[in-house]
Amino acid sequence: MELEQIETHEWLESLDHVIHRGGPDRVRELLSELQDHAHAAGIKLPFSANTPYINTIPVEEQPTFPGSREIERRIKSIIRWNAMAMVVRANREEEGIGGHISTFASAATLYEVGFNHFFRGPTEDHGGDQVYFQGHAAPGIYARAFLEGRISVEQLKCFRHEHHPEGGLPSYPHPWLMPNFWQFPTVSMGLSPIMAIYQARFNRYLEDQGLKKTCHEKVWCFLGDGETDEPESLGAITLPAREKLDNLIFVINCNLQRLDGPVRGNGHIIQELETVFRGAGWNVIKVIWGSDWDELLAKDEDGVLVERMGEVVDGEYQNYIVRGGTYIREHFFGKDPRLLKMVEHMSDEQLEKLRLGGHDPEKVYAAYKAAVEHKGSPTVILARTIKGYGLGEAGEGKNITHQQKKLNEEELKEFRSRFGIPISDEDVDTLPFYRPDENGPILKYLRERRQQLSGYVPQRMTRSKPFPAPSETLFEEFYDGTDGREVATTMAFVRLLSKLLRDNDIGKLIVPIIPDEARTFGMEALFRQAGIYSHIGQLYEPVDKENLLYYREARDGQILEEGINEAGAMSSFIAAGTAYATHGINTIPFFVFYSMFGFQRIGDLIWAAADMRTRGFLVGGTSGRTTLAGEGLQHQDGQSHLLAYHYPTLKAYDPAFAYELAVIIRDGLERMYEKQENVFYYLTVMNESYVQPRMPEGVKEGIIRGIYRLRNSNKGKASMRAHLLGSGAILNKAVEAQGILEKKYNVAADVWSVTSYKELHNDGLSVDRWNMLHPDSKPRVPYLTQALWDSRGVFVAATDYVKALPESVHKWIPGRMVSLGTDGFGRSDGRRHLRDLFEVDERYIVLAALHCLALEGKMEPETVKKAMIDLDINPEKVDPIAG
Ligand SMILES: Cc1ncc(C[n+]2csc(CCOP(=O)(O)OP(=O)(O)O)c2C)c(N)n1
Ligand SMILES: [Mg+2]
Repeated sequence: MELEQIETHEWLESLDHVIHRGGPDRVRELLSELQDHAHAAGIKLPFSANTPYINTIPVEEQPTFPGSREIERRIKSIIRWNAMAMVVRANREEEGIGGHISTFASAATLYEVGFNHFFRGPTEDHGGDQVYFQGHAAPGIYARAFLEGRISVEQLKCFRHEHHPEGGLPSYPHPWLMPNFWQFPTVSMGLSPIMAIYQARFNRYLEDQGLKKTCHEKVWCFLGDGETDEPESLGAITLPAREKLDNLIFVINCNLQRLDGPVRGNGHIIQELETVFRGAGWNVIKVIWGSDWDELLAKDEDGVLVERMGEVVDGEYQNYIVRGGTYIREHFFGKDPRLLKMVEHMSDEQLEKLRLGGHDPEKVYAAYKAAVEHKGSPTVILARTIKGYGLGEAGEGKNITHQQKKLNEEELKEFRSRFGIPISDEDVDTLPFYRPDENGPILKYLRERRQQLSGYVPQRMTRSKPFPAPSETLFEEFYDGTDGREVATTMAFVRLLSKLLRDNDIGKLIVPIIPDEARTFGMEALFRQAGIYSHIGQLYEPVDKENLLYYREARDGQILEEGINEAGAMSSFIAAGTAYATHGINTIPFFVFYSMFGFQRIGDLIWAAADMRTRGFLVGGTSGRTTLAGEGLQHQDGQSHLLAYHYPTLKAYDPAFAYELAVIIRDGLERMYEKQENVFYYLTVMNESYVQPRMPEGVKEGIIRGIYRLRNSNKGKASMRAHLLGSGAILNKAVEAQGILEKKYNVAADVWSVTSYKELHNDGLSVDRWNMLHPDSKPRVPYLTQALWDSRGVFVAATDYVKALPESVHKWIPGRMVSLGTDGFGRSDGRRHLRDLFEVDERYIVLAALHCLALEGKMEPETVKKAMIDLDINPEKVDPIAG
């Protein structure tokens, strides 16, 4: 035993010697050699990515704090008060309106150090930093903007009462609602970290494409420790490490609590996150203990304090905040007489006030400085704070603190006194907002700091200039049709994309994004033409190098090939689709994905995209429940177009023909980039090959607005009339049904192409609304009704999506209608059988038309029954919605 001790001592002494003589690099080298040596001798070493539970930056390496601690503390205190007052007032005005006090209370120092020393505002030559604020901290960000003079007291008074006539403030960061202020919607937890990662990568992409110098811009993402449980928060963290994105900084506010209680009561969230991020290759900076602890740590020669710090679990740390100094002495330091001795000169009150790292501006400053200067990998700062800091009895560190929205008079007084807000006892309960003297030192300092950092943050500006959509000539070949050749709309789309990429004016701005599906959609030709983006180029010779379409990675490659990662690809889409505002560059993203894995998988990100006023094209490939054959129920998409209804700024189209697609894309480019409309597009393309016809005359408006007549009936004079509405690949079935109806049943049938039920639906709704609000005016007529105005007869609408789509426009159809659609689970089978199963083929379109005619009294039920035999339709077959 004694021998072992001597041996250990000798080894440590040698190491000290190396530290002294060789420095850290030599120590690392030596330890690594030792490790390899032990490994070679068959010794298994336990893996640990953790460092001790102390600050990463030792006190000796801490830079001097450059600002005025006192003034910054005053600013922060005032912001704390106003942020709290905003929430309490809102809830007094309306019980239950909500809002959060405790999140910002814990994060105030983390933000204020950023605002006073780091976050750069946008200027002509510097795009500014992109800061993702934690959504629940919004009151604090508003409170600062109030001091900056950017938000009025009336607005503060109407926090969470946005629709008040005097104008208020939204609960959380929403660019849709405050387009000159918020840049990033962050409140659906987990989205901001993944969006920030791809934003940082997109910034690098812009630079590599020669579109903008972005190397001085940092992406800061603030998130909660509870938020890291969202798969999106950690799911993409290997990418920025792999791509060495040192422009990215995560700040995780580790207050150890989430909404209901502790994040890891029985464990250590900071240590867990350290492992995860270090394992992924990030630079991890832990900011756990404030300066008050430095002296104690300096005394900790045998490491007993550090050991104690590391063994206490988070749930117990929470007790120290709630139960106070006596408890801390007894339960934390009381574990070991050496620890007790260390603090014997301190009172219980002093123990209680020992500050944590995330509340200490000097520690936070040191971490941020190290982060912005760090090269070669992204940085995460794990900052230990107290949830509800400053709320005292009202909720500091308590499990209820997240929900605390009210403070009584005593609690308000305590808060006021703790932060030294000059509001009298008489006034405190009226919760006045406090704003110091306009020309006094506090506001002067605050303004000067922001000037130094070149302007206010957050700030959203649209600096891009409109540019004209490409001329019609680029699209003409698609208007002409394929002259008898069978081509799928996907192929037509790829050809169009490839032409756009080659266009002299906008080619450079096109950003094709794809999650490992390029070959599925026949897009591999673009590998060669546009190249796959890789900051470091291609370090290997691709196996298919001799192939014309080889897998070509290049620094100026334009395609973002994101791997099997729809959420990441969508985040790239958002970054590219908002670059017109974030960077003043009109990049045009085309994100092509398996349509089934779009809306239902990443719908929340698409919602965030809409909130952010994103522009661009989402393209759902292999779409249509019966058009994608063989793949079965987890691939066959019959609902994305219905899901697309809910996104207010999204235009959704289900084109059947190449010319429709071309007209829609050209219109989209014109709207989004020439007219600068804040819309984006969802287009479905299919893999069924058929002849692409020439565009009929005069149909462009109909294509864009949602419906046009494709084919007139040949039977002008027939007494029985039907109108067949088809979309996507099913439109061809309507055309076939037209022939059968005319030939066999003497029914005159017109065929209509419905390119967008959503457009028709929205138009119908807005016309109805207008009519309701203008009872004495001449009623307006929805576009759908106008289009079908002189169409007598019955209507059959057939789609490869759920029946809810045609049903959604039913009331504007001037006659009896039956909807055919693909409600139910898909199957692994070919198109013919799938269309039989879902009852959307030409036979069922015929049957539906005859059925309607019989209901109208124009045909005998017997005739319909006989037709069913002719059409080989079994009335007792399985109902696809149930089977
Ligand atoms: C996707 C999602 N799920 C749930 C919520 C509701 N929610 C809001 S805040 C919160 C707890 C936040 O805890 P943490 O991330 O630790 O942040 P803190 O407030 O502690 O800083 C929850 C569950 C949400 N906003 N988003
Ligand atoms: Mg938390």
